[in-house]
Amino acid sequence: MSRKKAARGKGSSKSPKASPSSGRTAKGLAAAAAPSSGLVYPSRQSISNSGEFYDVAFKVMLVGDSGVGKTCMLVRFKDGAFLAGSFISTVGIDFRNKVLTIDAVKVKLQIWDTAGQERFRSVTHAYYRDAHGMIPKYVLLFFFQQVWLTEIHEYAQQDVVVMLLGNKADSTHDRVVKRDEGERLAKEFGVPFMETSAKSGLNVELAFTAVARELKHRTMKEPDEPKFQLQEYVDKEMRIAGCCQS
Ligand SMILES: Nc1nc2c(ncn2[C@@H]2O[C@H](COP(=O)(O)OP(=O)(O)OP(=O)(O)O)[C@@H](O)[C@H]2O)c(=O)[nH]1
Ligand SMILES: [Mg+2]
Repeated sequence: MSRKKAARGKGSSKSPKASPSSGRTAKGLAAAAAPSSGLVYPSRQSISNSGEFYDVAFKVMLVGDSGVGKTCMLVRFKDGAFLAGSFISTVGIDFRNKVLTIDAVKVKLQIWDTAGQERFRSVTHAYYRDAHGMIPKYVLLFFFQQVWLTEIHEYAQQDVVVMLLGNKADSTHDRVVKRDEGERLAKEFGVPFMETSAKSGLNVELAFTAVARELKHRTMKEPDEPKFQLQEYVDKEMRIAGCCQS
């Protein structure tokens, strides 16, 4: 398998022209080309400026209502930090890259952090169809807006990997949505589910790693290899970590 180094600061010909943490406006994004379909192959120039090697790359989108913690989750995953203090709502769309090593394969995730506010909805829809993975999030303090799962079915590719997350699991006193309600909803839509906390870091790494594993498995699996069971994998990992008790 060939490995090439990601070019520094250069935009991919297959990707939208936003730069990481660019904070660009909806107007600018609407003018930018929406992503085309397909994998981000390492043989092409990458938008990553980390200079890391990778074998295969995927686009993953974080979607959900404003304030559920999409940006905080991405920052936690990428930088290991929590954005406490005043809430700065995302404008339009933004992305960060992270390379994970899965079974000795370097998997680059290009993670798109979307704006939850209604006024940006049409901008983010343009990005759905190019995503390999979608992570709809809700917050355990309010009931989930099923509209996100419905939108994914409507706008994303049919074989997109979807994983439902219930965030702010650390806010135990204010919790409104019980774990089994999240599980029931996920079952109804046939997607895996887990609870997370961007604040404490609970299950953040696991959520992204699980999606990356599924995507890598789909791309590189041998013909006789069994299907990767995403929900089984996260349940097992949570049991091992002892972190799935309410
Ligand atoms: N307690 C707790 N607070 C969190 C958690 N994740 C995010 N927050 C807080 O929730 C608020 C919103 O977080 P963001 O990550 O900016 O929300 P968002 O989903 O990106 O919102 P938009 O950009 O408007 O779509 C911030 O004040 C965060 O500090 C979490 O896991 N636990
Ligand atoms: Mg945000």
